[in-house]
Amino acid sequence: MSYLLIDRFSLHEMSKRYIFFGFLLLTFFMNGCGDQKNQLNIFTWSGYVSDEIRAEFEKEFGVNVVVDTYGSNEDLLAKISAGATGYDIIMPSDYMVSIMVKENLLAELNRDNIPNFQNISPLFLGKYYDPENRYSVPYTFGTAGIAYDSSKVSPNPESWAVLWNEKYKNQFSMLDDQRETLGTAFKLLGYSINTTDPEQLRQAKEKLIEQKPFVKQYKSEAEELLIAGDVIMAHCWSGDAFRAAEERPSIRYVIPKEGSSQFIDTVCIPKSAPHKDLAEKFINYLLRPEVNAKITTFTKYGTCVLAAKEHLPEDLQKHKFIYPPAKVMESLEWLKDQGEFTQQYSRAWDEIKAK
Ligand code: SPD
Repeated sequence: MSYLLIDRFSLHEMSKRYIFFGFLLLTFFMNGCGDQKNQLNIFTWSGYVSDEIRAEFEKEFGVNVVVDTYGSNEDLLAKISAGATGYDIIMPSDYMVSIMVKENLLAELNRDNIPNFQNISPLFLGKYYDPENRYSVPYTFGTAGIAYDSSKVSPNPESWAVLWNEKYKNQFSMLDDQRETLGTAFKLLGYSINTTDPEQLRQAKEKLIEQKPFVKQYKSEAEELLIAGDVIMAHCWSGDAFRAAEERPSIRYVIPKEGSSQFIDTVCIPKSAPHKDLAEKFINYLLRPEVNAKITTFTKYGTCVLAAKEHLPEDLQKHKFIYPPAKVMESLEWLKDQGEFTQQYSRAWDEIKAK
């Protein structure tokens, strides 16, 4: 009898333990390796989301933020089209928004959940890539140009031709970005960065193949090479040049006389985002003027939120790396979706990289 009692007691204890461990397992799957309801997954350019912004959002909203990076719009597209479904926030540039909308890869934003949308300056709304801003919110703007160490590069570069000068062999880098880098050759040859003329594309490809033996590295995070002193000159985006100049004050930034590209990088939610509500909370958070000012202070790209300027130090409100003179602005083009012809750009780029 007593033997049976003990047995019944231990059975009861065992089922309590099973329930307890079952509960633990469930919590683990809900918060840990399973659906991760409290986690915002961001896929963005490097140097775009600071630890400060991430930590403050995590604290205020009681969530985890994970940031993963890419170096070009085409890398982003390849990953999302291949079915990477875990991302809640992505940051495609202008022309890539058009492509992703066309490919049905973006979720429509619910403006009711983004009341701070009203803080965006009208200057950055209604653009060609998303005329009603149904899918995208502008994050930053900037240009592409040449960052160079003025203590080592002389005379000061004025033309893209400097990146074909044998004198700088192995001392400069080019962006690892097919549209931007083909764009330098188009501009040097006097063509549009949006050309769909196969002959012009062929000439640009040949030009970049001719340049290749002089290039130290193709790298989109050019500021890292400049700061480390691995290169003395880089085809570079404006904010990254600015960040490099903060570390090495002899670094300057020039938009070559032949013209260049300008861009708006945006914040979007992929159609496959697991946490759309949280993603909209994050977008709304980014559009708070004081938060947006922190983004500019960190990234060194321009702010699209007018009231953020009041929170910025005076030099950042009108810095020449961010706001080029009107004459230079006239020489800039927006990259546009090339439709079917994009495949020819990709083929040319692959051939250049394979040489
Ligand atoms: N380190 C941040 C780089 C952001 C670059 N945006 C790219 C625009 C491409 N047209």
